[in-house]
Amino acid sequence: MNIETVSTKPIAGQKPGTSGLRKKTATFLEPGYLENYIAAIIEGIGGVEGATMVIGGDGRFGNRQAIKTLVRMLAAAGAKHLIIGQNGLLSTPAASCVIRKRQATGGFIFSASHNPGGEHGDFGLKYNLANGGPAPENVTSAIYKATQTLSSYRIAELDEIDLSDVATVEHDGFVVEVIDPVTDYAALMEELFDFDAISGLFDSGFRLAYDAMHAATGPYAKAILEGRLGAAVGTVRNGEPLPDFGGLHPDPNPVHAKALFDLMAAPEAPDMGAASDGDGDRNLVLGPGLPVSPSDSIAVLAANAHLAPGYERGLAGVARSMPTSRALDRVAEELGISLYETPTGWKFFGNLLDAGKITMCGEESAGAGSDHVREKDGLWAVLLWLNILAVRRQSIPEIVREHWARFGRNYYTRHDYEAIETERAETLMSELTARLASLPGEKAGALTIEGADEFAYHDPIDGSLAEHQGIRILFEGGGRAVFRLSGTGTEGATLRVYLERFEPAGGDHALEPQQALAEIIAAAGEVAGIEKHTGRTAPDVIT
Ligand code: VG1
Ligand code: CO
Repeated sequence: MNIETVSTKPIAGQKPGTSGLRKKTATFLEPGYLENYIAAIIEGIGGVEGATMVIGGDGRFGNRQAIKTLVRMLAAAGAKHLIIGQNGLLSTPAASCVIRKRQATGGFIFSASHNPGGEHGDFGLKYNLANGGPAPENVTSAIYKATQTLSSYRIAELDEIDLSDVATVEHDGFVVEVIDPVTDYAALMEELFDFDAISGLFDSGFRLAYDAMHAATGPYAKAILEGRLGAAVGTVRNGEPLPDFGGLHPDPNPVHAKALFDLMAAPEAPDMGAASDGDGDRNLVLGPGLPVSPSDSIAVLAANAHLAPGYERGLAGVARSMPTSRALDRVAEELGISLYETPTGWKFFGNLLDAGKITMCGEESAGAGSDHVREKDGLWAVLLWLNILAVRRQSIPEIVREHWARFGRNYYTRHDYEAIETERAETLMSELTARLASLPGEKAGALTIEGADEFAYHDPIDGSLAEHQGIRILFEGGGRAVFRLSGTGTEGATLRVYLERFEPAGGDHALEPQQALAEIIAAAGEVAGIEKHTGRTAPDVIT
């Protein structure tokens, strides 16, 4: 094998965020940019000599080209076996599944997830470890450190790598195996869920609209929902993965999945609506006339998981990210199991899952998952919902309302202020942080502040500390506002404001969330000076 050593210089800003490195596509595809970052990963993980690596992506613009560069660099670094999804495609949860099943050393996933794609959109790369989960902070720090000292990288000359056929080809000293991206994942889903019961549900006339948003889950959803479970052909919409996601923005929220929200609000709505994001790890579930808040969805799934064969034995414990609503806490309390509160980002669940402390976990940002893989899993959540519906034979709104009647309702919303000037966003956060100690007792709008702090997480398994993970303001009466800056954006800063209020069992659960949270929204705006700092009078996205 002919290996070339190319001299290079560190590139500023190659710092992995909440979930890998994300940049504008044009930046990522500049000569040397990707090469530098791959070289830093290889160095940060201590080399790949003899390694087996899983490789895939969400199919966005640049995916194939990037995979070819990666293969040449892994070959040069001495990797022995590369397992690649056909056409370069692997959803994030499927990559996690394959890494675990094949006992690989790790995996590379080319995705900017819920960010827009295409030539003018975003591109990204994340590295996962042998447990199938996102690299934790100590590894991402080592990678970042390596980006700052790089002086050369090595790349092999290879024959053209064909990603379009499922085949195993031996190259000079290493093996490239192109696999069907769906097979292993579908088999795992079949182990966890009662496919006969779900087929029976579809046979009874149950109608589902699943929006794959022209991203990674299309082939999975078609094979599993329409192929194995007998859902009507056409159940999966926008099912073909496209490099620019058909011009859509693959973030399943009321703004970017508007067509699905409109369909589910219409009188002729099907029984269930669902969508996932670019790389297939997020899920959104909607009932006719009632979108399910992701925080509620996790709580309902935890309360009913025992109805699916994979979770019949019950849950060891559960976890949620700090800004996620506390609906899950009430379920944990009633089930008598532990509840862990982690920082935002799936990488913080890995240790708890590996140690068997938790079986399920989730985030308010439409992420839910379990110990079956080490990533959040969009289609898994949809299948668990379907399994529960197949057993309970009630509608989604009935199940959700019964849940509130039993556990109380955590009214919840998130307000995003996107692409604000980084400096202004940082000033908002630093001014608020400086005032934390003096806030308790102060008035904010109609409310009185009871407590305020900055969230830090001590990992109970490895003892590591993650600081500056968001500001929490607690109001008298139990309301809460959380502030943090996004770690996945590629333009300016995004301020996320998470708002929550609990209405106990027996209370009024029929309010519209924005109305139920009006006082907390106003108080949060006042305490942080959102309008003063950002110049914005309203959020760009409300979920
Ligand atoms: C966002 C979400 C977070 C999620 C992350 C990755 O991060 O808030 O909950 O884990 O995206 O999701 P941030 O830092 O922008 O708030 V995905 O589906 O884009 O990999
Ligand atoms: Co995603």
